[in-house]
Amino acid sequence: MPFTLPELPYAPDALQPHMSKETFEYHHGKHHLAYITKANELVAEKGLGGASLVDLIKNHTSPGDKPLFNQVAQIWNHSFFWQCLSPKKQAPTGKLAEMITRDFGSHDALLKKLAAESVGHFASGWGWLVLKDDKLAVTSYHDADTPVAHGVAPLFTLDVWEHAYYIDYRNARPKFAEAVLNNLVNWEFVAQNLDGKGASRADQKG
Ligand code: MN3
Repeated sequence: MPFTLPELPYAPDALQPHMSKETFEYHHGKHHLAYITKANELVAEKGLGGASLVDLIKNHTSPGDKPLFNQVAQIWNHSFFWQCLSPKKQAPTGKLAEMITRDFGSHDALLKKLAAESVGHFASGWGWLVLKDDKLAVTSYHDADTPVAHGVAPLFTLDVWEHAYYIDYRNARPKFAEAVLNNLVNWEFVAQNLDGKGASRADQKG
């Protein structure tokens, strides 16, 4: 079965005013869908049907595999990103809250670091909170690149491609990052991913 566009885990107007329905119509309905259409074409051409996104990402990291890597990594990144957001304002609790204090000093310090990394990321890419050697770490990856390709456990991501914020914030990436990080983070999902199985939560079989 070809890859399909995963449904949003909330209504497309549920994250307003921080992320508009129109943004979802383009970002989910057109950009995410375009990666799926293109990936399905490449998978069919290469006879790779039946493989999962995560398998394709891990097995197509060499320079010659870039066209397929970019499409499947972007399908996975976006499928993960939607789950990182919630209409319900949340704060980290329990073990996650303890780890945030241990590794960053405070929740606020983590948000500042995530914002700085995401806003400072040059050109297109993704800001990330990951789990590495049992410690939380903030990083970013360029274009379609993803922690899944590097054996790093994903916890949270922020899409900082221009298409993620241009409708609602025009060129103001800092305002977009601040609005998402302060209002929309699904900390319950982030905490779930401490089990190291975050990659599987945005995976699907082609
Ligand atoms: Mn995007």
